[in-house]
Amino acid sequence: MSEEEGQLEARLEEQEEFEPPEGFVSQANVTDEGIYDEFEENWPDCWTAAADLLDWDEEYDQVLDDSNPPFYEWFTGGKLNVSDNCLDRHLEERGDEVAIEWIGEPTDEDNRTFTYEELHREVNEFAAALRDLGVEEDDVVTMYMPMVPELPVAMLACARIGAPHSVVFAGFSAEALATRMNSADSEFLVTCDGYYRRGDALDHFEKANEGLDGVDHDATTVVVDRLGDEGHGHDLAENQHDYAELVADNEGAEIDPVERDAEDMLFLMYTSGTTGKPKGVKHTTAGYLAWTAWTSQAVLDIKPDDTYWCSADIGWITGHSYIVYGPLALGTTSVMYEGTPDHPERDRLWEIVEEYEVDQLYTAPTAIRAFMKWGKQFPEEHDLSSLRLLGTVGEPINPRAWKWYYQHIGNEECPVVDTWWQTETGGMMVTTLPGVKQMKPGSAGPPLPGLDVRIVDTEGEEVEPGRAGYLTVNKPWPGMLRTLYQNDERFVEEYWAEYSDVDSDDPDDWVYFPEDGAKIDEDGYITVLGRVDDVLNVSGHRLGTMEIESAIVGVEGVAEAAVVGGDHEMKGEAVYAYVILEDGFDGDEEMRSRIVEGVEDAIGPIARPEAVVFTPELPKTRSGKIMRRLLEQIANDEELGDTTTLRNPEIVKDIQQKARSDD
Ligand code: 6R9
Repeated sequence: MSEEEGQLEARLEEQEEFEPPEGFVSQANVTDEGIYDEFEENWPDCWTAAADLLDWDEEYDQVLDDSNPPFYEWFTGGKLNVSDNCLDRHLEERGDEVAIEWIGEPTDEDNRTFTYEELHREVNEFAAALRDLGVEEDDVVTMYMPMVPELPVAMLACARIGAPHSVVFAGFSAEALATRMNSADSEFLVTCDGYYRRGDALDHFEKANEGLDGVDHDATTVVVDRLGDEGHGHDLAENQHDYAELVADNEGAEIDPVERDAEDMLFLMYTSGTTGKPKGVKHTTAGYLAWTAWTSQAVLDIKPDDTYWCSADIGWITGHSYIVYGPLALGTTSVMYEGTPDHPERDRLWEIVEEYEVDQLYTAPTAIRAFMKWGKQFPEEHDLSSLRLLGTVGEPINPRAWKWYYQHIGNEECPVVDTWWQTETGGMMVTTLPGVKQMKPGSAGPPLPGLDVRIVDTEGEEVEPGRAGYLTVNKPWPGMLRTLYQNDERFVEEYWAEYSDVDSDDPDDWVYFPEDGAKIDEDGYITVLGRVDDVLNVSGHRLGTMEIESAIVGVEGVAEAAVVGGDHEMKGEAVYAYVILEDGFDGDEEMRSRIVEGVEDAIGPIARPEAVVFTPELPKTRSGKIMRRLLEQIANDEELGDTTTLRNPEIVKDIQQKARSDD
C-alpha cells in the first residue's frame, strides 16, 4: 500500500458520516428534503405519488381502506395490469430500448438482449401458451427456475392473464418445491433443463421431476431448454411441454392484458419463519407495483436510460422487486446474470460493469465481504467509472465493508444505499434517500418518507437513542403483504399480535412487527441489529451479534465473523465467535487476543468472546444467510439439527471439530 493509500484508509476508518456526492446530487431523482414533512402531513394521500407512476385502466376511489385492520387495502376500486405497466406502455417511446440484458455464465456464450418490443412479443406468446394449457385467471403457476430470461417472461405472462405466480428458488430441494406447490394448490409448473454453475452444467430437470413426484396432483409442466447439447437428455412425459415449441406455436399471438383489481393477488412468495413450515407471503397488484416502482425511482435513482444491475436471484424477493417489477415499470434496462461472481475469475462482476457500463449496482453484504477478502486488485483491473449508485440489502453491513464498497467500487463518487426491508414489506423501508441524506456506514438510515418506524422495548414503549430495541412499523404502507396465503390467523399471529390490540378496529392500535432488533440515533438513523433471535443477553445486557461481528471484522486480518450466543452458567449467554481470516493471516493465539481486544475496545468487556473458532467458511443457507442456529448448537456442543438446506453442509463437521479441540 502506498503512503497516500494508507492515509486514505486511515481517514475513511475514522469517518462516520458521508455527504451525498455532489455529482450524484446534481442529477438525482429526489433532492428535496421537504419530502419527509410533506409525506407525513399528507399521509396516506402522499402515496398517490407512487400510484401516479403507474398506468390505470380505471382510477381508484380510495388511497387506503383501513376499516378492517390489519387487512389493509390500497388504491381500492382501481384497475390495472402489471404486464401492461411493465411492457405495453413503454412500447411507443422505448420499444427498441433494452428491457433485459441477460448474461450467461460461460464467457464464450453470447448474451441475450430483449428490447421492450421483443420482451412484449415473447410474453404475449407465452401468455397464449399458458392459456392453451388451461391456466385460468387466479390459478397459481409455480416457477422453479434459475436465472434464465424465460423466468421474467413467465412471470410477466402470468401477470398478463391474471394468474399469480409462486417462484421457488432453483437452489431449493425437490422436497421444498413439492411442499410449496402443494401448499398453494398449484397445478402448473414452469421449469428448466439445467444451468451453469462454476463451469458445470447442472441437471435441474431431474430435481424438478423428483419434486413433482411429491405433488398431490398431476401438474402440467413447461420445460425451458437452457443447456442445449450440454443438457442431460431427459425425455418429456405426456403432460410436459417444451417451452420453445409452445412459443413457436403461438408466434405473433396477442393477449389483451386482463384488467385486475388493485387488490388482486400478483404473486406468492414462500419464506422461512422460525417454525418449520414456510409462510406463503401474498402480494397484490397495485400496492406492490406502486411500491417497487416508487422505491426504484427514489432510492435506486433509476431513470429510463440507465443500465441497472441487481445481482440477486429472482428466486428471492429482491429479484422480484428489483430485477423484474420495479425496474421494468420504470422502463429501464435491467441486467440479469446467471453465474457467480468468482467464475471464471474473481473479477467477473467488474468485467460486466465495465462492458455494459452499469449505472447502479445493488448487491448483498455477503458478496461485499467476499470481494473484500479477495482484494481490491480485482476491481482495480476494470473501469468502473460508469457507476453512479451502489446499494446493499439482505443483512446488516458493517462499517468496514461499507467503506470498502464505497472506496474501492464507488471511488467515493457513488452514494451507498443500505436498504432494510423484507419479503413481507414488498420493497425498501429504511434507507437514506441518496440525493438528500447523509450516509452513516453501518446504519441503514431513516425510514423512507411516509413510514412510521419506531424502535420499542418489550412493552411497546419507544427506547432512548442508542439503546437496542425492536423495530416496529406503526402505519400501513402500499407494498405490505396482505396476508399469509389461506392463513389469516397465522398472519395476525406472526406479524401483529406482539404489539397490537388485536381486538381493536382502530388502525392506531395495530403495529407490524418484523422480528428484527434495531437501535436509533439522535438523528433518527436506524441501525438494524439482526433478527431478534440473534440478539444475545449477556449478564442481563442485550448485545447485537452484529455489533460484535462488526468489531471483530474491524480487526486487521479478519475477513468475516459470525457471533452467536452459547449457554453460560454465570452470564446466561456467552459470546461465541466464528472467524474467517484473510489470506495470509494465521489463527494463532496472537490473533485470538487481538480479536478479544478488538471487541473489548469497541463494545466493552461484557461482549468479550468466550471462544474464538477459526474456520475457512461459515455455514450458509442458499440465500447466503449465516445459519446461526447451527453455530449455536456447535457452541453448546449439542446435537446438530438439519443441515440439508445449507449451501455448504460439509463445513459443519469441520467447525465442530475445531470448536471441540479449542475447548
Ligand atoms: C430483502 C430481504 C429479511 C431480513 C430482515 C433483516 C435482514 C434485510 C437488511 C437486513 C440489516 C439491511 N435484512 N436487509 N438487515 N440491514 N439492509 O432480504 O428479505 O430475505 O425476507 O430477509 O433480512 O433481518 O428481517 P428477506
